[in-house]
Amino acid sequence: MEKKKSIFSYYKPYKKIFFADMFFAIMASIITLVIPLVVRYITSTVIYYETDEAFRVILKLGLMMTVLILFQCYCNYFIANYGHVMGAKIEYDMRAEIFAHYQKLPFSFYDNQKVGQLLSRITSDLFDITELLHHGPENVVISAMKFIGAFVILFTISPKLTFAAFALIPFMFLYAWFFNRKMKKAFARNRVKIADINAQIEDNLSGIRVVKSFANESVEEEKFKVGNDGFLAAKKDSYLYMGGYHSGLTAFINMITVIVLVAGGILITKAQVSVTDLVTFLLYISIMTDPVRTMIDFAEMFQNGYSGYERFQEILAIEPDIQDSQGSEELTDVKGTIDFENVSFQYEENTEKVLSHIDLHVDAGEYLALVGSSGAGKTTLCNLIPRFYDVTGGSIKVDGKDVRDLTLKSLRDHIGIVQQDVYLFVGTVYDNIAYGRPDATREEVIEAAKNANAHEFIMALPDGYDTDIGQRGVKLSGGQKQRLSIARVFLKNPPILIFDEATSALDNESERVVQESLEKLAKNRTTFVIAHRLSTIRNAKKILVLTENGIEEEGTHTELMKKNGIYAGLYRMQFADEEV
Ligand code: DUT
Ligand code: MG
Repeated sequence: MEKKKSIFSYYKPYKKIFFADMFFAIMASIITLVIPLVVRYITSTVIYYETDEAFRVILKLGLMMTVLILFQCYCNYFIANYGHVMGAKIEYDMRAEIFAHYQKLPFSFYDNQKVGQLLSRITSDLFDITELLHHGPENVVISAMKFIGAFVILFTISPKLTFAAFALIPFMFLYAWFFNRKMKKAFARNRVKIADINAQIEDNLSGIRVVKSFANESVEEEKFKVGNDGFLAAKKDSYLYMGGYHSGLTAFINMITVIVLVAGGILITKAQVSVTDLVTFLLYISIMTDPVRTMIDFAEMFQNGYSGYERFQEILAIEPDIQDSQGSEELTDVKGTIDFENVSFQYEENTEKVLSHIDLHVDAGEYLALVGSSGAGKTTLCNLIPRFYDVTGGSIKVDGKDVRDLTLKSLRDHIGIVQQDVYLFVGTVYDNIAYGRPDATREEVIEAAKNANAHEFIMALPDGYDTDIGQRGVKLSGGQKQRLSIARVFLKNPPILIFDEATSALDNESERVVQESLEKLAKNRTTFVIAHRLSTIRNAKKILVLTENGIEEEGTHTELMKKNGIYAGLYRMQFADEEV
């Protein structure tokens, strides 16, 4: 387990700005408390001076208050500007930290996660956290200063009237607490609903081509309506409590004013307080009720921020189970022999083993084909070589070295993978090929494209290599995308290759072109080919037939046909299909 980082540790780099923020928050609340006292001084004392004298003093006090207010203005400006910037910087640090962590987490983590949820960790959770980190301490300090300050000042003026003024505060607090909790829960439901809606929209938009091909737009709208209705109901609920919360609090404040006026009036008739005292009390009402609202808000902010922080920590606490082991060495001068020694594998504990007791030796430069029924574990077997998953039993060796004793980077740097679905990043054709080796020169990129039979079609694009292919490369055909992904691997130039159904999604015509570039790429490299169309692997030096029981047959096409076993059966079945 990684040790949990305290939430306070994120303030560390910004200690100075944090304390400055606190200082200005204290200053601003002191000024808020002082202004009514000046007013009181004028109404109780200064107005009884001689006219000229009073005039001078009032002007002086006016000037002093102006200065105070200007200073308070700066305080508020500092809090709003630099305080927020500090929050944003902390958010920046946390975002960088979680993004870097996402990069390290293995396939097994992503198998069980939704991208949308991982995204919201980075966006909304982090926002909640930094709101708390930035506003939390400042709110507590300001509220405490104002509340206690107002109480002490008013108490020295008139204890009786102070009790009258504060009598409703506990009830106001309870009321606010109750409604706020209800409101908070309703808002939490809102969030769940909106997250559902977002997930649904994302799912729909990613699959929009399927939707259209089944002409299922109205089905999708119906499905969407359920989520959208749920969201509306949740929102109505939250506004119910929000309405009660805000209107109730305002009523409380007004009631406090009434009580102060009534109690003050009675005390004036008994000559226990003066009119000036009453005015002073009225001026403090908003100052002493503000903290109630702020503290209730703070409670909510704290809940959101803290649970966001816990989710954030939860992710960071997940140790990538596939990482460089201690003393792992660099894989260099790779020949490309691969050995599976008694390899077993299961995706999760307590599930069936996908592979068990696989033994396999592949010579450097060998061209090896894997065939077998769907779900037999061909992809799984290949994913174990670059350690996308770790074996659960036995070991896999590259050039005689256990892959777990090699650094991940050097291992993966020497393995090239071409899959059925190609992911192209946002950017140009050039960027996407250069992804295979970011430091390659333009000549090398073009050379790779030529090798992959991609140069011609690239040159026919509007801006050639600098054509922006848009997200997911929608403007390219499947075969073209596949050739870009092959060019990527040509550029990477790895000694070990894995083709996982690289041509399965293509029609015969583009399959031939892609197949040609794949074969060119495979020359002198250890190559694993998984293919559904057996005709494409007829020339393989060795064909393995993988079934639920492990490797059942092994040999060349001719040998396996002669054996008249599973392979021969599969082959005849396909051949019959293709004949039709
Ligand atoms: N499996 C999982 N989790 C995964 C991937 C696969 O449990 O993340 C299971 C499904 C299947 C078995 O492992 O029963 C083997 O899957 P694999 O994808 O390796 O099968 P394949 O031989 O590549 O099948 P196909 O020809 O359909 O690609
Ligand atoms: Mg597969």
